[in-house]
Amino acid sequence: MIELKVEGMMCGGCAGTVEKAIKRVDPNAAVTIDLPTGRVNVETDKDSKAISEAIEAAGYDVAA
Ligand SMILES: [Cu+2]
Repeated sequence: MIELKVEGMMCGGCAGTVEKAIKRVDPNAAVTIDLPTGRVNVETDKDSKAISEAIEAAGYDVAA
């Protein structure tokens, strides 16, 4: 399980974009997004760097 803090998500559309970006890395990932806090939990066996890079490529910042 990877826990990330993603900055810049303002609405459900943003959350959907982030989820899609993650699923491009791992189609089987289980993604939980808490919009108010920006907390994103990802159930995956991919490494967190690949997930973070995909989120950043989609236009959002991942806090370290
Ligand atoms: Cu949005």
